[in-house]
Amino acid sequence: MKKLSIVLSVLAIGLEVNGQSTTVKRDTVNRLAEVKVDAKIKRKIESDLKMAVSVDEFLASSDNISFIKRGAYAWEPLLNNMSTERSTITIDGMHIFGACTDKMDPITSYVESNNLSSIDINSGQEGNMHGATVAGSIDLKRRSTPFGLQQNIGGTYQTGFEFNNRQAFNLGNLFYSTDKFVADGSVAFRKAGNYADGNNQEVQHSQYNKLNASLGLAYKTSALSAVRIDAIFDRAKDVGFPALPMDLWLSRAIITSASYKQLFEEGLMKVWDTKVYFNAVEHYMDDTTRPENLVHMDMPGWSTTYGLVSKVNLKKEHYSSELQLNAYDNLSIAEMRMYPQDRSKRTMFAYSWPWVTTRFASIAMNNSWDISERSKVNLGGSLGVNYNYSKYVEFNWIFHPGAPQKKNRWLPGLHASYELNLNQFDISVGTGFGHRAPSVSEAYGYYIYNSFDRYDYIGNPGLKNEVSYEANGRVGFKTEKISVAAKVNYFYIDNYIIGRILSLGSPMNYQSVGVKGYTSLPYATLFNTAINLDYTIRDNLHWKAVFTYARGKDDTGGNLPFIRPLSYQTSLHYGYRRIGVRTSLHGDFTQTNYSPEYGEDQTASYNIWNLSADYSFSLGKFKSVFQAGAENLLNEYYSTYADWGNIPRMGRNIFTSLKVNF
Ligand SMILES: [Cu+2]
Repeated sequence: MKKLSIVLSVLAIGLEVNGQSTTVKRDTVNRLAEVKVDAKIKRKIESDLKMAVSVDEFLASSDNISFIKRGAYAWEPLLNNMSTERSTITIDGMHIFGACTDKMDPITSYVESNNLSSIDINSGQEGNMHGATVAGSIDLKRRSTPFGLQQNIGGTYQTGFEFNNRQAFNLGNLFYSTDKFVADGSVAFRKAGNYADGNNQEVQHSQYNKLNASLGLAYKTSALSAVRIDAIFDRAKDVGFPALPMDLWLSRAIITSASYKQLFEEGLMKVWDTKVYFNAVEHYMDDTTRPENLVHMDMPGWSTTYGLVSKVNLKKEHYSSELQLNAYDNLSIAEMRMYPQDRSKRTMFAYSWPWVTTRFASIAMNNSWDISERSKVNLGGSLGVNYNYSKYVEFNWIFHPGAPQKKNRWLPGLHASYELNLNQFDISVGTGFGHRAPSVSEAYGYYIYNSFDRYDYIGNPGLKNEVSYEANGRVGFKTEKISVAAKVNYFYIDNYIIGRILSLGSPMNYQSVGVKGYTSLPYATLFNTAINLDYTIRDNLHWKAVFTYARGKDDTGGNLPFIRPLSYQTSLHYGYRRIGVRTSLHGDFTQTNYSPEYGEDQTASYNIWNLSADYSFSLGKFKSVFQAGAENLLNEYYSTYADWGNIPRMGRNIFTSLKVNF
């Protein structure tokens, strides 16, 4: 909602300028340019410590995101302490689904920091614009250069080296902008070896190798309209997952879209933006690099998605609204082939995702009224329809005989909030309600091995929708120097989906200890809170701190897994002329509310100290910044509550990077 109001106020400014101007054409150019600028007002893709960060490192600086980490690459983002099945993760509103049954490839692993302009995170039902959700939405916004920039050609080059895992990266961006035509391109390479933990022990199988490239072309079809085509190609090769019994040999994604955008000068409707898209992901795992595996299993996966997203922004006086239509078709396939040391002697074949089609369509609306100078009401809703079809349903029938091959579900969602501004205080309260459908694994998965609790997981096509009831609130206080904000949310989730031990069935994998089936708990509850502090001590001295706490319980009062204990992040930034010095401290307290039932043990507290310094200078006429620093300066040996199998995190890491703008 905030974003929409920025877009619309920018539009309004544009319209006012138009009234005083004589050349309409030039002005439209400005306006189109300004509409795009809203992305740039937001935080840059960098953390309080590092200017060259990965997408994961950037997300980690957000107070409602935590991660399950299975190694150094492709962390699984948890929003409001809920797993990725409960949130919608999109790229510019496009749905993409990973092709790995073991969650090696969250959507965030298919982009790079240099093809993103910002990341929009919406908590709970406020995130239902892009589709049905419980936890909220994460939308990765791609970079797009405005039309008619004064500088026609430009770009950025970033390079760097991180010493702990000998990671080298090169990220390049180039844009070309005229009044009629825009081109954006980016290329990124990253290559890293194994990292070492705080005891200077090498963590085997933690290397990775990534290539990402993107291209966007936009053409202005009239003074107020433009077409754009975009493509992202991503390839990860030889990626180790130290916490899993296998690694990734190759993963490739192609993500494409074509869009049309029309602006309107008069009337209720301000912007209409429509996009069709296609993306395909392929994923090949490899366990032959692990000598401990006597029997090998190839588990390739494929995911293909076609979709449409169409959005309209309306505004009249004190009312503004956003209306969005989503539709997609996804096919998810995963195979399991088992063989002894000799690959030609295959002993078993199964589909762990038996060609599951998901078709989804939703219509969503967000309305907001300024009921006075100081207060505002937001009201939104969405209605989705979700259809599943399992082609090789015989795999699902083994545990759920006679389960229907097709299943339709209705997924409604509603939310309301009230915002009030009282001088230096701003207060908001909200509530929401929403359904989500089970994921492909939860409904149709067949013998998906979970190395965390060492069970094979079986999907249940008959699972009920998960239904979430939510309440949230925020109080903020702001002066010129200090800002303080406290946020809370509470979720009561009916039919909470989780794996429970099945008495029937024997484990397939010789490492697994049994079989679990996805079932619905009668309910579960989840509470999240965060406090943010911001203090400008002097013009060049800035302090920030975030504290978070969460609590998740099942229907018997037992703990839910992967709930972050009390945690904090704090940073200090000092700037003097061309030099900037940053230091940060972050950590978790002891995990007291862990869940042995779901494979968790108690994780000890840890505190990590980081330090960096940067220097800005001119390289000829190019503005440049050089940065050097160290993460985990004291080389602490630790693992977090959400490190899969308690794998230790990286020890001391010295990093350097150089950024040149041209
Ligand atoms: Cu995988």
